[in-house]
Amino acid sequence: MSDHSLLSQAVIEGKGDQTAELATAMLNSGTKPQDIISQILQPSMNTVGEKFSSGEFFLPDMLLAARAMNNALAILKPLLDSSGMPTLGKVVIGTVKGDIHDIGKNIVATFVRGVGFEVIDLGEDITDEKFIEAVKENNADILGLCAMLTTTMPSIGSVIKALETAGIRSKVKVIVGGAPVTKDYAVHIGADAYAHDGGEAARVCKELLTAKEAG
Ligand code: B12
Repeated sequence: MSDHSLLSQAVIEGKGDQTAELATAMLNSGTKPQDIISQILQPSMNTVGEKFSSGEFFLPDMLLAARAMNNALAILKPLLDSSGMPTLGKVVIGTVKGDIHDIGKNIVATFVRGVGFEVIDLGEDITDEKFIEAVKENNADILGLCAMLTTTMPSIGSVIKALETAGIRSKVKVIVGGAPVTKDYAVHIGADAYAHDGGEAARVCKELLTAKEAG
C-alpha cells in the first residue's frame, strides 16, 4: 500500500501514533505539507463523516479520527507558519456558538498566518458578543466565521447582524466557511466572501485586504 493510502487509513481508523509517523515520512520524502492536508487528511475526515452518517461509525470513532488528524497537524502546522514576514493585517477567526468543531478552522488560521496575516484565533463555540468585542479590541481587518453544522450555520448571519447593530460592519470584511457553508449561502447572509479550504481562504483574505484598502 502507498504512504498516501496508509496515512488515510490511519486517520480514518484513529491511529494517532501511526498518523504522526506516516505524515513525517511523507514530509521526509518531499511531499508538501499543504498537499498532505488537502489531498489526504481532509478527504479522510470526509470519509469519517460519511461513515458516521451511514451508521458504521459512532461519536467515539469521530473523536479518535479527530485526535489522529490533530497529531498530523501538530507536525505540519509549524512548516506552514510564516516567520519574520511583515504583517499584512489582522484577522479574527472563530467557530460560531453551539459548534465545537475546530480542526478546519485551525487549518484556515494556519494558512492565513502562513501568508503573513496576524491571526487572533478565538477558538470554538464563540458568542456573537465575543466576536464583536474581539473585532473592536483588535481593530480587525477581516473576520473569519466557521460553522460545521446545519443547525449552527444561521449563527453566522447573526454575527453579521450584530456587527451592523454595533455600527462596525463597514470596518471589517467578513469571510465565511465550514463544510455545510456555500458561496450562495455566504452571499445570502451578507458576508463579503466564502472560501472552500485553507489555501483559498489565504488567497481571498489578501484580496479582501486590497479591496478594503482601496475603500
Ligand atoms: C471530526 C468531527 C467531529 C469532532 C470534532 C472535533 C474537533 N475538535 O473539531 C466531534 C467528534 C467532536 C464532532 C461532534 C459532532 N459532530 Co461532527 N464531524 C466531524 C467530521 C468527521 C470531520 C470535521 C473535520 O474536522 N473535517 C476536516 C477539516 C479539515 O475540514 P473542514 O472542517 O470542512 O474545514 C475545511 C473547510 O470547511 C474550510 N473551513 C473550515 N472552517 C472555515 C472557516 C473559514 C472562515 C473559512 C473561509 C473556511 C473554513 O477550510 C477547512 C480547511 O481546508 C465531520 C464530517 C465532515 N465531512 O465534515 C462531522 C460532522 C460535521 N459532524 C456532524 C455531527 C452531526 C456532529 C454532532 C452533532 C454529533 C453528535 N450526535 O453529537 C456533534 C456536534 C458537536 C457540536 N456541538 O459541535 C455532522 C454534521 C451534519 C450536519 N449537516 O449538520 C458531520 C457532517 C458528520 C456527518 N456526515 O453526519 N464531530
